Amino acid sequence: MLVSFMDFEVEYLKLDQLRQLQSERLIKLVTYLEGRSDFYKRKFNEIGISPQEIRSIEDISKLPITYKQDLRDHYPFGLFTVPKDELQRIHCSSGTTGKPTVVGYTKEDVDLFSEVVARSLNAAGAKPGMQLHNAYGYGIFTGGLGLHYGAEKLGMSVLPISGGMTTRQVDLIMDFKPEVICCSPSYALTIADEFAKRGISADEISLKYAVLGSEPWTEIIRHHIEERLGVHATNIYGLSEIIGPGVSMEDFEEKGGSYIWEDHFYPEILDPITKEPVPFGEEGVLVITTLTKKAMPLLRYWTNDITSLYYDEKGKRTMVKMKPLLGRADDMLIVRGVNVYPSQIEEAFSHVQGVVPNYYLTPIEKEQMCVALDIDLEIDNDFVISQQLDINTDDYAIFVGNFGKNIENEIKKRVGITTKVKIHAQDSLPKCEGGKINRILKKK
Ligand code: DLL
Repeated sequence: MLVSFMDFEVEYLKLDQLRQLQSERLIKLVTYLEGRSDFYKRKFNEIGISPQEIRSIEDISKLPITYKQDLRDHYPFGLFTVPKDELQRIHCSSGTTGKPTVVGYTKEDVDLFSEVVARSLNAAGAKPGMQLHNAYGYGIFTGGLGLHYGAEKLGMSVLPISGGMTTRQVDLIMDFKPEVICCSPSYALTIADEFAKRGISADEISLKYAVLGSEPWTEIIRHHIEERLGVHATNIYGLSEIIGPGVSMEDFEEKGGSYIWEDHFYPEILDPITKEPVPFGEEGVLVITTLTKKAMPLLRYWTNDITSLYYDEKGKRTMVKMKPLLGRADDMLIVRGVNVYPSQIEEAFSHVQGVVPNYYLTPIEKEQMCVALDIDLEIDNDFVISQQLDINTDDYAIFVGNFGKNIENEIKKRVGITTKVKIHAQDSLPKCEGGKINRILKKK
């Protein structure tokens, strides 16, 4: 069944009605878990709480926090709350270390997944009848199938092209003329580069909307993608443990923060050390409770992602918004005692004209302490040409040297750390070949 307007109406509920709905769902969930989950029954006993004590969503902080390690300790199916024959799908997280975390979906869960992705695509500007070029990876990763089912539910057609083979991606975009594309932001940059290489300008490309996520990205990347593909680029967030993509989504006419579909995914922000809720609006770790899932509901799942929440009074919907992720707590670098995320460096160098946001960071260590960062970064070819300098002259070398110094100063001013920037010609550093990019290289 396609999504009807009724499915979107919930996004406009008055706050007290939303709290009522969340409270009813949480009460039902806790009883469900008490009856079906050995894991949560044990956790409730350990902290001495009985489901009857949960009377509204306000009581959520009485409940135990769930960590990725809990999923690993019960690998593969130990946290499932339905028998195997009630499952319709299984996905895994894309983690590169240790065992993957496994997530099961009943038919109702797959429907829910499709609904929240359909709602996300709608917020991104997509409409029934449009065509989606789906360049997210298909497979155990939730991106490909998640966007696929959501788009079909919205009434779109889907080209399930998956990631990689960039020249073919561009051929098919030119031939099939889709209105919407989805992939990681770093892969959207690679696709934009291929269009530029062929001399195809934004107004010759059929795309109007790009739905991008699965890794942190900042305004400089948005700007590059929007300008070169001629699209509205919006941010889709999610994680496999919760459902996959479609936990939160930016509206294409608002941008800057993403609505959390909190009728299904209740968010809290906790202090990373004390694990207590921070005052509303402050930064911390995003923790999510799945209010309506059946096969593997999670209470207060510690996402390890750093963000903050706010209400957007000018926004169309009533639901809470989250700021773009600063990053995963795991990706935080400590440079001479200063905590820094790659996204902060990206934001800092975006203030220098002529930067192409294809970059890699290498921590430099002395006596097991990170003392500085090497940054490899590209310079815009057109910007170089506009300087009218001959590449083989000293003047050019001085220009590039100053350009690198400007970036180092900007990062020092904005982030407070020392960096050594090495400038490379545009298109000379490795690009994203599809999927998520890792911008942090091995320590030196
Ligand atoms: O990346 C699900 C997804 C697919 C989201 C397609 C968006 C689009 P995992 O592989 O389990 O699931 O990785 C989840 O990726 O905890 C974040 O750290 C990061 N992440 C996902 N979306 C964003 C985003 C998918 N929009 C982990 N911005 C999450 C920043 C993101 N980081």
